[in-house]
Amino acid sequence: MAGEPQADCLFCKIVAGTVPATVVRETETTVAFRDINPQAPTHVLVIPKAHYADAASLAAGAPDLAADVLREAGEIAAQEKVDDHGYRIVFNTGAGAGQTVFHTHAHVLGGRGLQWPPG
Ligand code: IU
Repeated sequence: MAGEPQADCLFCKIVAGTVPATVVRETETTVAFRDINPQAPTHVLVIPKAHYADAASLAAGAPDLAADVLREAGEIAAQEKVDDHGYRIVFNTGAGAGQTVFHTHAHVLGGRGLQWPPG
């Protein structure tokens, strides 16, 4: 069912605490942790605790939770002090766009110049 934990989902396991992660912030509905393969000086993932495969299905199925994830992305940027110079919030959506973990996650990237368009 939408939102229910999935046994084979790595990020559900991080939420459950059975896979380790460097958590930098947690709320009732979200967890934020450092990416294990950082692409910028600040690279934090913000996930909803509930399982939704991608950003679009999260927004369609639980719009308040989608708003929580976006709000937390902004809070992380402030906590990491990258908000002054600009930062990027990225939702890779679909394998063709580089999504490898199918539990919605916002990448919060900052602390260096970011090029446009992205690769
Ligand atoms: P993607 O947008 O689905 O490609 O992002 C998945 C990210 O999850 C990617 O940047 C990985 O480095 C990151 N990650 C992680 O932080 N911890 C893990 O245990 C695994 C992947 I596996």
